[in-house]
Amino acid sequence: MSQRYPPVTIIGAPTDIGAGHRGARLGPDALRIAGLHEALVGRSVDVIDRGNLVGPQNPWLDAVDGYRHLAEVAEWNRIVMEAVYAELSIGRMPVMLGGDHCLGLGSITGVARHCRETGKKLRVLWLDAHADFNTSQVTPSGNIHGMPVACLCGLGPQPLTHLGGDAPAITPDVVKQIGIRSVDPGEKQLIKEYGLDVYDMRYIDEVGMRRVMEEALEGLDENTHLHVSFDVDFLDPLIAPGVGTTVPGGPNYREASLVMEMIADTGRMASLDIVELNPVLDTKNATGLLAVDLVESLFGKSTLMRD
Ligand code: NNH
Ligand code: MN
Ligand code: MN
Ligand code: MN
Repeated sequence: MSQRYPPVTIIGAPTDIGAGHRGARLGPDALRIAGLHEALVGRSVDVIDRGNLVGPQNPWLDAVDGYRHLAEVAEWNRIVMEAVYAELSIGRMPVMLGGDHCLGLGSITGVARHCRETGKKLRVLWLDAHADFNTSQVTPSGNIHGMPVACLCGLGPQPLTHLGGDAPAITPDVVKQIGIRSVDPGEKQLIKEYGLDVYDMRYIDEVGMRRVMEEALEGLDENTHLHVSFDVDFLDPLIAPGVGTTVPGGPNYREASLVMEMIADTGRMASLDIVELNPVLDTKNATGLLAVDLVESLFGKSTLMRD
């Protein structure tokens, strides 16, 4: 077994409770069928798949006071938080399969609790087309998958900001967002106010992905817990059509591979979310297969011939 990676636990969270399209609830099984477990075993990682968590159904209702399905979102995130925290507590690396990205709230709240208890520094890489920093006042949709980063930073409704007891779970400086190219107007104001580090597509085009990753990963040390929250819509929709909210102009296959390989090089990744895969909108699971390929890169598969 690989010495480089801790044992991994796959946790399925089959819900689209926070999204504007239904289908992300099928994401965990699409990733399994695309060979996630086998791919990790192929990287010499010790893997357990605990199957899918069980939570409330998606009632598919309109927004109330700027939130769709707030109670159900809170419940799903409590369930995910406990599952992620439990795996970290026994020395395993949780790989949470969404499900939509509202679940990043529960996952990272669980991670933050583990880091507090073990005295680790936390760094979160948020790979996404969207900043997910909306609030009920500025959201264009009421969909809570557009709000988890704000909630983590203490900005949002009490049941979401206080998931882990204390609020906020994190401070904005721990988050580095990469691939951003769709931000709502009010959301942009909040991002500036809170001083979030956003490596948007314009910056990636100007300086290149290598430098972006060097900046986003700067300052990691042996005491850092690196959490990667991979929203599959981070990828260019030409290669990753199977998501609910495609935005053109995302990273291509080579850029995305470099992101994953540079993360792997740090040896610091200790938890991972793979979210927003919507097999209903995909082409023969191509996006699921691509996500699995990129996860292999996160676990050390490299195109490098110089090592
Ligand atoms: N910003 C939009 C909203 O809040 C879209 C969010 N969609 C996402 N986020 N997939 O990652 O409704
Ligand atoms: Mn640990
Ligand atoms: Mn997202
Ligand atoms: Mn997104």
